[in-house]
Amino acid sequence: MKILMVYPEFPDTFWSFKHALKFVHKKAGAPPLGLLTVAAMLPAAWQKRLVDLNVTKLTPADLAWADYVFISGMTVQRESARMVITRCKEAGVKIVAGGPLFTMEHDLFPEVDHFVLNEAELTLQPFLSDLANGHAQRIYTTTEYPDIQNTPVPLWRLADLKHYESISIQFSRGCPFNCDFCNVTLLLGHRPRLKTAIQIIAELDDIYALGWRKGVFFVDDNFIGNKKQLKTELLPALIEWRKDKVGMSFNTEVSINLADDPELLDLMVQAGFNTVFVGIETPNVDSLVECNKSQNKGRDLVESVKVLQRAGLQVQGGFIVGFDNDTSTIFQQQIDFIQKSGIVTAMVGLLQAPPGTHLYQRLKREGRLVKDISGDNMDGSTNIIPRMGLASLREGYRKILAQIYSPKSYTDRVITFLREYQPPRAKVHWEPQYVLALGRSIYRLGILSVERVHYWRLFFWTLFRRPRLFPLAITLTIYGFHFRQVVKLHVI
Ligand code: B12
Repeated sequence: MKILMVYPEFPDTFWSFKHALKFVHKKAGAPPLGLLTVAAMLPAAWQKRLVDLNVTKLTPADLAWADYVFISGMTVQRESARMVITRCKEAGVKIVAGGPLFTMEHDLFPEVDHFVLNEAELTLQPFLSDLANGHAQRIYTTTEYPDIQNTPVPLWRLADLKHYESISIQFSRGCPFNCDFCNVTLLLGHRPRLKTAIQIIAELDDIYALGWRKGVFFVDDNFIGNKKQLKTELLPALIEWRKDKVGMSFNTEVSINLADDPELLDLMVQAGFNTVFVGIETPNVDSLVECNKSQNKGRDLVESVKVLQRAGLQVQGGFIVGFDNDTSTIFQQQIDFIQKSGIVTAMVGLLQAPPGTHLYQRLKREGRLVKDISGDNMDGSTNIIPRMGLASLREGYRKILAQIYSPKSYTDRVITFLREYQPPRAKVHWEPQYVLALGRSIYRLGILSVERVHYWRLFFWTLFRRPRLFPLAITLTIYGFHFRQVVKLHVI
């Protein structure tokens, strides 16, 4: 059997990093972990290939080769997924679809032959058995959550790693919290399910053996969902593993209560984590109560962010406007908070209600849902009727993004962050691409750009005040360029 795994293209969004990746001559952020994991669950004797449309094209020869196309994706990849499906139909190749897009919207894809939905650890085997017996069904689904200690090591070798800037691995699924707008617990449950430290070390060994030395993204919904296991098993194992390695910095997603646990924080930094994404959402306490974000309440959020930065973690943050408790002052409040916190990568979105969430159910009862969500929470769209009125919300949203991603505010924020940040000592891995990226940044942002004054302001500030952080400052300048392009494209 010949299986072609196809990953649809991401549009030009905040997280695509398309404009930044050009500086390091990379084509995409990370290879598609879902498809590579599914590939490892297929019979070893089957032939498998990956076509990630973010790094290459799907050719007629690819389709002619395949017996089946296995397609994955998120809602934001819907349009590209539709094109792939049309081409498969034209070429007469059967399609098996899975992953978040299809798990949530399979009824919108009548052309797909088989849906293997939810987590493949439970739904793939029944499909494969039925296929072998000649009576494969159209839909395989489950309401259970599998034990991921049986999940195999993903087949990273199918991906052409030279095109990517990062690589994803997964330690846990699920989140213990209950934020009313989030669909993670719906998709993956409340009780964090964990892999063993042995599994993770085997995965890292595999990646390292492939020659990978750059960043590794632990794509957990909340990496600190089970602190005890982290402290006693995984983090000590990672610290040991790292001793004879170069490069391989880690980043992940955590809740803000990491700031309350100095021991855990210290172990994470020792283990090689240097960046965390945190759902901050809002400085408005009434809105935190409204959305049931209990872990963010009763604390000085700016101070909690600084605790993480001082310990050696760059903090990226998610922010939301449009809660019922938000008034016209929220926009300036968010701007002030973001600038003060030194959260350089600030993902600000309008409140959206993903189907099935508590928020969705409440707004449905109140007759305040309007359409489907776009899948990109930074395109200025929403599926809800906000209490403050859509026009005021959009106007305020535009104001936030225009302000925080203006070259001046952005550079000020990077400096605020670099003042606070205490980077851990790590064995640095240098790539020629990084030196070339510096050259490209000087040319594009320091010479050609009308905003060059801010480029040189940060360049010299860092060289004189925090020289060790110079490479990070250049990276963040390049990110800023990307964010400005995306904000201009979608919002302003
Ligand atoms: C890592 C990640 C990212 C990375 C992606 C990097 C990459 N290229 O892989 C980044 C940071 C870029 C990202 C961005 C976004 N993300 Co994201 N992301 C995740 C996260 C945390 C992990 C994904 C992952 O790798 N999981 C591990 C693998 C093993 O799981 P999996 O892909 O689900 O695959 C399993 C099954 O789904 C199934 N499966 C998957 N594909 C297939 C295919 C077949 C054929 C079969 C049989 C089975 C199958 O089998 C696998 C094993 O069980 C998930 C949450 C989560 N825990 O899944 C959110 C998630 C996927 N993201 C989500 C969203 C909304 C976004 C953004 C839109 C956010 C935003 N604000 O803009 C952006 C969009 C991306 C963009 N470029 O514009 C949503 C998607 C919801 C949806 N319906 O689409 C999720 C589910 C989070 C959530 N709260 O709901 N994201």
